[in-house]
Amino acid sequence: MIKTAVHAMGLAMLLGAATPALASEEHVVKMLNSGSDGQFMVFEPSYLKVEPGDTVRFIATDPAHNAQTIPEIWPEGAATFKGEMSKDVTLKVEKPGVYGVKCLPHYSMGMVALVVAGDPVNADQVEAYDPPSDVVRQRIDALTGKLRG
Ligand SMILES: [Cu+2]
Repeated sequence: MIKTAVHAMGLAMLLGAATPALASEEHVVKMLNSGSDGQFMVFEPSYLKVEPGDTVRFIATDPAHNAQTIPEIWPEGAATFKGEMSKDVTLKVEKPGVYGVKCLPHYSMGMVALVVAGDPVNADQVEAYDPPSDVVRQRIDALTGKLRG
């Protein structure tokens, strides 16, 4: 009797666990003046692996940042986005590929992030990308290492 009840509960938990996996996920990225690794002007995390259908919410934890498309690193045909200064903004990821995100006022200071959805079909755009400064190059190189790894 007890054994049957436990078995039924286990099955219910399994079925329950299967349902949320089908739903899209919301990922959260903080916009910060100072990251937990000591770097200034960062998205945290600055590298995300997501699935097409997921959303990425950029949170204005610190003011005077925004999040918007880096046009040179963006899957073909995917809708671009541009958040307002000091405001949260949500990127809806609909196609597979690599999405480059920048904070406009701190772009040249290296405030960039890469969101990789499923297959990085446009990885060649990351290779061809010409960064606006050495700091951006260093940070993109570090993020690209994760893309390859
Ligand atoms: Cu910023």
